[in-house]
Amino acid sequence: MLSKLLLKHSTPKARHSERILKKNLTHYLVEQQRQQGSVSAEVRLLIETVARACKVIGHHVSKGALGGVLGSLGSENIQGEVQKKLDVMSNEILLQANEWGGSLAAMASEEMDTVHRIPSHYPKGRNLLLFDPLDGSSNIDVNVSIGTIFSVLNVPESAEERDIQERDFLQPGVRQVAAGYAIYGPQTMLILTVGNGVVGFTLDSELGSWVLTNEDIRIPKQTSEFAINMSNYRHWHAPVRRYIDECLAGTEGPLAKNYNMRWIASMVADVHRLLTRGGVFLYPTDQRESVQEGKLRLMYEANPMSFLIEQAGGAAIDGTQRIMELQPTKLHQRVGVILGSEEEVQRLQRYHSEA
Ligand code: AHM
Ligand code: MG
Repeated sequence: MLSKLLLKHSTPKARHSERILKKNLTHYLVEQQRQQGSVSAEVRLLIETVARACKVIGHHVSKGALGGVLGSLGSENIQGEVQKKLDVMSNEILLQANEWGGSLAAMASEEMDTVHRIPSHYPKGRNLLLFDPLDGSSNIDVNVSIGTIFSVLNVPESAEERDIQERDFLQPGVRQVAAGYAIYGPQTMLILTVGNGVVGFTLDSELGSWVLTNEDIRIPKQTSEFAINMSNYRHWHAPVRRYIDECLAGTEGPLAKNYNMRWIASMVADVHRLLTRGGVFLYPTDQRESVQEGKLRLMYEANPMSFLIEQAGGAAIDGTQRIMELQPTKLHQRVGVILGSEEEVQRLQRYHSEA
């Protein structure tokens, strides 16, 4: 009623009030907490805090050269990758934002060697947070979309009475309580699952509010678009070559349709396109020594993205197995990733088992 009235008398002030009344992240989470019981008060607070930190990261990203945030630091992370200034800043922002709220026992990140326990002067919560603070690092300095990926796990019962260790994080993706990403692109968006479908929020930067704009994100089962770094063609294993060769053969090939290709080199941006219009994304293991086990990290890239993709009706495998069922053996474990529209992922799984 109120929003109808506001629309009728649509002055700028009224439109401003109408925007404030739109369903936002808090509203969505409170509803989930009440109706589904899938979100505890602790997890709600945690997601809101992560989202607030993402606003801050997005703000720094948008400043670019004006904020002096571009370029490298000269340091390397545990995986031997050169750290960009924004990688390290984003990591710090997430750590600081999430330390004091009482929902967490520890955090882990692509940019930290080992786990970060909540300092003892803050209350300890029942959750663990993992994140890739700024995914798509190679795109930071070229002004292409990048993002923050996160995953939430419960503290295992066995660790409730003691300090958190790395092994407490080593839980398969099916145990995730929530997962999502923020994308810093033409719009800043937050895509989230708490295990009850996938929703998207767009940041209204004037109000500072995450407005619910995408209510039930679904991936079409079929697609005619693939995403892979084609420059690695010569390194791929036979099943991946077979699939991509068939895509490239178009209507004259066994798949009997023409395929389009996209590769942004920010997983967040590639997955966002998949969630918007379907497609299949591949960063498979290949014959290079450095990519033998894959390039992307299981715990804070592949698992949260797989949770989102599955919740949107898609599928995610490492080649032969469902990613979310893999038992992690180390925090920074890498994994082959094939995810997206269900029928294409199933086809790739079949090609892998036939091989
Ligand atoms: P990052 O977390 O260090 O940015 O690395 C992960 C990124 C993914 O976002 C993207 O899919 C992939 O690396 C791109 O790799 P490549 O440059 O080999 O195409
Ligand atoms: Mg990454």
